[in-house]
Amino acid sequence: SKEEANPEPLRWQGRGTTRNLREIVLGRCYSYLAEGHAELRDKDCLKIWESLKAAFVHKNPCNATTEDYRPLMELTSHPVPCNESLFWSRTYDLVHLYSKCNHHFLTLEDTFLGYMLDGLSWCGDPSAPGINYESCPKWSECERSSGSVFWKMASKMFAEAACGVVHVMLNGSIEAGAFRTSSVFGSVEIFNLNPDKVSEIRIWLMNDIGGPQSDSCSGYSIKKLRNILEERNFKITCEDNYRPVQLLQCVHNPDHPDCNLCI
Ligand code: C8R
Repeated sequence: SKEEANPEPLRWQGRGTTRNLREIVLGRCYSYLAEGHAELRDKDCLKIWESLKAAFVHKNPCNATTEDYRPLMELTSHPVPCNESLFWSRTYDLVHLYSKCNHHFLTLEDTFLGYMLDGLSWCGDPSAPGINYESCPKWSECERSSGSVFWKMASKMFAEAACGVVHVMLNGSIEAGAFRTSSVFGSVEIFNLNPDKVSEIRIWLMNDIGGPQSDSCSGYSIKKLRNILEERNFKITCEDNYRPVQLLQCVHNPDHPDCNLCI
């Protein structure tokens, strides 16, 4: 009988490069521009794709550097209006549901760069063809994986650009606490907000409807966040279950008592 070649074992634990990455990035790039963002008139999608490709193809996926991604960041940057920046941690679905309904708020995924790369995976391979479609390193597998270097750098720039009143949506149903110093929000964004530009930070602490209330505005983790931000001279406020956002959660839980509109 013919001996079958064993498939090569998966090298990394994370999911591999998204198939058709080039077409997806180009497609998203053109559709974002087609929405008519005037400040993006001179952006060049092919050039943007080439700069993403140059950042990782043929490279070791655990040795990414901010220098690799600098050209991509420069080609895609655009201003975010004051009072509109919306940060988040562990509230991915809810925060994007909200920013889609309320156009006065922008998450990183609503900016040009975040929109193009949200939900995609990519990493290089020093041997041909230079892209690993089978597996990519998880954030925990190495310090400088392509994904973590990219999102931390994009998050840093997004935070640096924020001005006026900024908002952050946190998850009070996380057992480890709504504010975690190991998150991108807790380790990158709060330290890159500029106290001379940002007048106030408003926390929206959302609990799952009917879910555990593991944390609240008066809880320990928010106290820690408050200390860090006050130390940096920011004004900070916190609201539990901000009603306009809770109403979106209620779309999926219309019969729950917390969703009773007659109270
Ligand atoms: N931000 C970080 N990570 C992001 C991201 C983003 O905008 N967009 C995506 N898709 N990701 P989490 P956090 C991916 O614990 O660590 C910015 C990354 O793989 O829920 O505090 C954004 O501006 C990342 O590991 O949140 C936001 O304010 C997870 O999704 C914070 O940083 C997010 O992990 C959120 O990062």
